[in-house]
Amino acid sequence: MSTDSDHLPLVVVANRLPVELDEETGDWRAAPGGLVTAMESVLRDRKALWIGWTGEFSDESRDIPELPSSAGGLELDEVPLSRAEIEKYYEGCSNGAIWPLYHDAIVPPVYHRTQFECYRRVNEKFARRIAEVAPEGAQVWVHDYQLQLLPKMLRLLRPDLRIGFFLHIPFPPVEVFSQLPWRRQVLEGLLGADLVGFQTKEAALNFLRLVRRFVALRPGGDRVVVDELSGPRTVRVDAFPIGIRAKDFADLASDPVVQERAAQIREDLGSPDVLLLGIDRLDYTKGIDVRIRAVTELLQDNELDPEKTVFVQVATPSRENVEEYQRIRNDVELLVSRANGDLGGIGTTPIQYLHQTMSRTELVAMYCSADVMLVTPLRDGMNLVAKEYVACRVHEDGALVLSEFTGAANQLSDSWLVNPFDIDGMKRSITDAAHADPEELHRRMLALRHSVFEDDVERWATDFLNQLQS
Ligand code: ADQ
Repeated sequence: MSTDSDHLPLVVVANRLPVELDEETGDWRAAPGGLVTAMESVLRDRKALWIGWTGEFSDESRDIPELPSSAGGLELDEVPLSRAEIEKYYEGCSNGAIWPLYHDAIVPPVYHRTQFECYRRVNEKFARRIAEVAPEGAQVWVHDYQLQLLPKMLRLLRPDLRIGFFLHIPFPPVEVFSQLPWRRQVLEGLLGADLVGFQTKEAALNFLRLVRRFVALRPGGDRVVVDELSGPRTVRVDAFPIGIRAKDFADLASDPVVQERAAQIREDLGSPDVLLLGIDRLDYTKGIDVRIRAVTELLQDNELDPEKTVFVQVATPSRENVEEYQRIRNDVELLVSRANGDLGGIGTTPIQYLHQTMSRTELVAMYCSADVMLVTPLRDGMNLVAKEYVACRVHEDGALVLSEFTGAANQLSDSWLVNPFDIDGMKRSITDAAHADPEELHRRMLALRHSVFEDDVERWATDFLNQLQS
């Protein structure tokens, strides 16, 4: 699919570059993160430069090869960051303050002025680097909550650029956002972009309300007019729900080798009647603990037969240097071992917990093997796992239990929608989903698949870049 802006050079800016150092070979390799995969289709057909951090601390002299200037047809450019900068800007301000605040302050955000000062300095470092290397008139697409001050800084340095910003995580309502000590700087930083994109309409509306409240500007519809020395400039604010490469998932799921592996997984789990599955980054926003509690109670009360039900929870290690992440890991592990201690027997483990990252093929085989997918975040910008499960259900069966508090819930309303704070309601939906008849499963899955294939990632990227240009 081509965009109106094919001819323009594109600069993608994100905290991380899409490469990492391979500890075994000591060389750089592609890092298949979500964002690269998402951007692949738009990057494939045009000249693009990606700017970000390598993952290696600039002040620690390891013997590492020089960063390649390109990877997979994509030019790479590094913003070097020291260990202290990562601790304050990334782990501190981004993940200790902004991340929890934007997820409804589920855990209390911790605000440190020195960390914010570092966040500002790192954003400035990114802005300077982009200003140096971006081609004249390029489109610059800035990603996510680590770089919210960047658009304004970059505009001052390079007014010729078309700047777009996309936030992958939720944007909270006025009552929550207001506690941010640097609220005005963040809002003004974002208004430096020509286009500010969010996952949902609600998030976009929250932003517009906050601009009215704290920047004393009067948004009209989805536009904000900002007065600048060079004259008034219009900022567009809109929702661009991110999708997945649905066809790639479906193709992989249709591969007989993957189907065989899916059957093998069920067999290895003792051929249960009901296989429940959760797959998440190990993050306190994902509601892994409430989900384990709900399933444990269902097994305890025999609403799901503990001898014929298995729940597999896969959790990818994440942000292990941040204290709250160590806590959630401990909580989850305690809940799992308690449940298995109470409910298991010799050779039966009703809750299987895997703290590991999986290959794409194994992940797809897991999706294919599961009867009920549990996606129950307390708050989530979108949630791609829900969409991946749906894309992999090539036989148009299987049930999705999905939290109302995900961006995905807006599009996937034919799932079993649940409020993860209401454990009884959640238990009812899980049993309904597990016991639903094949016709109902088929009807719902058809509708879900339609949505996931229609609003795929290509559409997301194309819509964003076309709007940025228009
Ligand atoms: P995340 O919070 O990381 O993303 P999500 O959207 O669910 O959450 O994406 C997770 C990705 O990691 C999925 O593609 C999934 O396949 C993969 N994954 C999870 N566990 C894995 C495992 N054990 N092994 C291998 N892969 C695993 C942020 C926001 C989301 C938003 C995305 C994209 O928090 O709300 O949907 O960005 O915008």
